[in-house]
Amino acid sequence: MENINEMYELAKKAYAEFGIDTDAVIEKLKNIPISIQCWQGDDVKGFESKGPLTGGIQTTGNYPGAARNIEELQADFDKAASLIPGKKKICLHAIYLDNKGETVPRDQIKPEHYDVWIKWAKEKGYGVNLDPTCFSHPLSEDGFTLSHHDEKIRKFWIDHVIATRKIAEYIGKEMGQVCASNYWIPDGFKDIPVDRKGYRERLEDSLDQIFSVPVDPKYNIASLEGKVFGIGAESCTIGSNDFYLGYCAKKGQYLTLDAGHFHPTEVISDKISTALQFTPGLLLHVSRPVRWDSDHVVIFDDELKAIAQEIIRSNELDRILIGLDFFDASINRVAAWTIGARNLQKALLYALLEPTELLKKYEVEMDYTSRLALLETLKSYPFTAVWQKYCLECGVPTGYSWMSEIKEYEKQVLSKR
Ligand code: RNT
Ligand code: ZN
Repeated sequence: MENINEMYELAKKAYAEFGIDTDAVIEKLKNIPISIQCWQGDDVKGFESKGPLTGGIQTTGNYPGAARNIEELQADFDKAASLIPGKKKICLHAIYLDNKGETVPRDQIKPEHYDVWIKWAKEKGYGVNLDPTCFSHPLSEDGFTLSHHDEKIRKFWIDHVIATRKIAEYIGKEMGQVCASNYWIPDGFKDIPVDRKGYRERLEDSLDQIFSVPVDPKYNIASLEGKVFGIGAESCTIGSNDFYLGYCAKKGQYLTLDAGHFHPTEVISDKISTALQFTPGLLLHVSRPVRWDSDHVVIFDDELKAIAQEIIRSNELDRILIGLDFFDASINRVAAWTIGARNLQKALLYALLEPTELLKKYEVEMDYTSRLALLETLKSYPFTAVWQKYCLECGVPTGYSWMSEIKEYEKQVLSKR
């Protein structure tokens, strides 16, 4: 610990040369909430039914110890949260309801089905987000929900999203803070369709119906997530990024950008500034696509740093909801959460330690040499010393020791499931 403080003092001086106050950076980072996806803990199964995961997304691997019920998922999340610095929210999907052993149709979910989460989150000091679940259901089996040509099926999904919207507002009120809801639907065609227009018009109409139900934006914000393709929907995705960017810009809704939802050479770090310019705000699904939307655990790579830099440089933190979206079933799931969330925090710290104004000055002076030289120099600045100090202040392990806690938890808890 003494070493950490000594190293921190040296780092503080180094960054001060560029006018950066590392103490202030640490305080700022402590207050940036990160939404952590509950579904990493159980491979997106949820507690509604034993049906398969559908909608063109997939988990692979069968590492032992997946959570089988709400108590186990909460305990696993608590373990990960104890190893992750900063302010945390849990992101739930509607299928993580507490149905008390009864089957609850998705269009009839109620606030009481989520009270168990609210109570726990209040006790532990987490925030809560809630997403509607428009997949893994018999009525999404033929690949369409909010854009379905069958009016009865489409109505069912509209009612499900509206029910979730009201519950999310209730959660927000209970928690005294906004409960964000990400709307993602899998709708799309395996093979080339002839009526793209009709499906997209119906999707617009469904969203209009959903948003005509008022909620207090202090307690619920919805955000719309587009995608390039899903498994089984390779030829056309109804809710493409173009569709939602247009919808959100025109109708004043938040847009979700998922790092895995674009063509392989497109990056969301380049899309953040555009989306911020034309929408009220953004929700980010920070993920790691490997050749496709594979939802690998987020690592400390260039794109993660670039995403964090765009968030911080934008100076629009109050319009950006930051969330993680990955699910890897081939490794210890508590470790997966911990690795991904720590990396996101690390990237935000890295971005906060940048002398952005100086770099901008070089840029307008067209002194691109200095811009490149400084950006490269910063890569070997003592940012790990600031990271360790931040972890210390947040009461979480500073280095690799967190992994022995995971091993112990695996031995005592996960391996016995
Ligand atoms: C799917 C989307 C979506 C889901 C979660 C479970 O491609 O990324 O966000 O991963 O809602
Ligand atoms: Zn996503």
